[in-house]
Amino acid sequence: MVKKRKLSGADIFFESLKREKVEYIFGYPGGATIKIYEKLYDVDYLKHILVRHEQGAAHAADGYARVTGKVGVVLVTSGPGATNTVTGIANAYMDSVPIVVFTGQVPSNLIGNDAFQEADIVGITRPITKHNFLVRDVKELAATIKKAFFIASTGRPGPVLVDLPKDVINDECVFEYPEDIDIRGYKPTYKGHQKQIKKAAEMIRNAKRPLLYVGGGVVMADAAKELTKFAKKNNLPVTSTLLGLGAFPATEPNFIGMLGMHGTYYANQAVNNCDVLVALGARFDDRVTGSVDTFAKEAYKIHVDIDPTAIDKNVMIDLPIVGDVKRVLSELLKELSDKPKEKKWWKQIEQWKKECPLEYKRPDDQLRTQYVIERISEKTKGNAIIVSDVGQHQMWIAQYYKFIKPRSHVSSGGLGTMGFSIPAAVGAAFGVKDRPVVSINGDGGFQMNMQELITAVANKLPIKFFIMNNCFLGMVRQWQELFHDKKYSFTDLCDSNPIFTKIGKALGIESFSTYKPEEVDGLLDKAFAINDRPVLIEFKVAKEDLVFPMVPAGSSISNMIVKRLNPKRMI
Ligand SMILES: Cc1ncc(C[n+]2csc(CCOP(=O)(O)OP(=O)(O)O)c2C)c(N)n1
Repeated sequence: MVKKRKLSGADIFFESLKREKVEYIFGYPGGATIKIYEKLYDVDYLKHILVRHEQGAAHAADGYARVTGKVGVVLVTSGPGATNTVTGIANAYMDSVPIVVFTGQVPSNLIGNDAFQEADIVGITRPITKHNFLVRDVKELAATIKKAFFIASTGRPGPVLVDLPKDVINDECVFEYPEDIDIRGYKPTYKGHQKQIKKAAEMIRNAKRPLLYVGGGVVMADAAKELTKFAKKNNLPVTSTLLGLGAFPATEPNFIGMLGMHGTYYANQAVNNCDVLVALGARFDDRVTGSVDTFAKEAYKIHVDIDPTAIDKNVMIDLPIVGDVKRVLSELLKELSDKPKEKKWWKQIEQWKKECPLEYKRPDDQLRTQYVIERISEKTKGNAIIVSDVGQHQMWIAQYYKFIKPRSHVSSGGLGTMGFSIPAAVGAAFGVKDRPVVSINGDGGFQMNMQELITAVANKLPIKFFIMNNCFLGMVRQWQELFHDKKYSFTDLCDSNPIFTKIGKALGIESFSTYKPEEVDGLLDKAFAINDRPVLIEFKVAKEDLVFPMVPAGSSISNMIVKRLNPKRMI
């Protein structure tokens, strides 16, 4: 009998990633992972991308996963390397993004001793991972990696962390990668209950004021095609959450925009008045529902979700269907594909649209973010991957960029992480090479992870980095103006902002700046013509603009503020 050769933990690590078809690792080396990096030196079947901060690695893996549908992979060292990924892991957890984070750990015999660069990362990340592992024996390593990828990418996706003590990486054993995986107690349900699906079809057929409420789950499940067919064949209005944008083309007449805190007036009115609400891969987040007591009060509520714990979590559901939204929509389509247009309902929606359309004034003298977004939308025709940061500009992207394809909108929805866009755009640019990647930032958030511009330069990524510089932490300033007595406490960045174009130039990025509306088109054309390196544009926009409509936090969505109370201040 031929004796099988033993491999080190570090070799097993790479052999396992090879079998998972990993293309990229976003990482940063250190003492605890030095052996893995030693092996990496000779590995040619995957590429390691050196970020400049481990938070950037986690967001890059997240951005890569969102645009490709594949699992994003992170590799960092123990202690500070591991703790630096925490925000990125929490971000991926809140938005159900599949990433696997490998962390180095001190040798097993030192765990618990406050050893140099020791952090209990398994304990720290327990509430923000779908699952996490501390590998105790090299013999468990391959099976643990297999499980990690399986758990991250199946059911409701999410981040999984694998902690690798230094001795496990050095130890040897015979390598065998398991073909199949069976995890007790983890069996996601993909097929929806047939009776429930039939009942749902019946309810939608009889509805006089139906509404589809689409969440990020539809994008993650690659169910956009099925959704589009179902909505169009049955003449159903579609509203979307922030993360659902792109699941249904914004250019279709059925689309009535985003719902919730900064949703359109007409989408929120439709929610308030519908008689059957069908939530698809959505989780009734508080930014969507406002006060749950008054949310869609009159509606019979159907909820399709792969995660049974999402059902009845925030809002009581009349008809739950636990299953993969892609499969459930295909089944629903078989049951119902010819519902005539509910003319009275559509007329009402059109009326609301006329009463309060999504609009802003276009003054000649001041640049407004809404205008810049509209021009980006017009120029890219929905073909770009838009990676947003967090704040007012994020909401204007949701309102004014016309997303027509899924996996085109990358945004930190659940956690609302400033500093997300630059690294997430780096990951997205590795994932998708034939479409422009646009990173849109506020001046505040831009400064939170701008070290990753260096990663973009080092890898010649043709990302368009745009800064909407309003000299304020705009979204917080908006709340201060509307609800906190105009006390602009620590939100004014006017005197302390750096010169953004100088930062860009110092890093080797061609950088431009403008405050003139008439220069926007020319600069965008210039940026979109560059395909072999990053480019940066600072748009100096109006300082005290406000995002409308707005439902005050926790309020009923019928209490929407649709415009400035003092119209003279409308810029
Ligand atoms: C890491 C982090 N810290 C703080 C916040 C709170 N916060 C939400 S929006 C916002 C202001 C963002 O300002 P800016 O990046 O300039 O974008 P703008 O709102 O002006 O478009 C802040 C501070 C956050 N979301 N994330």
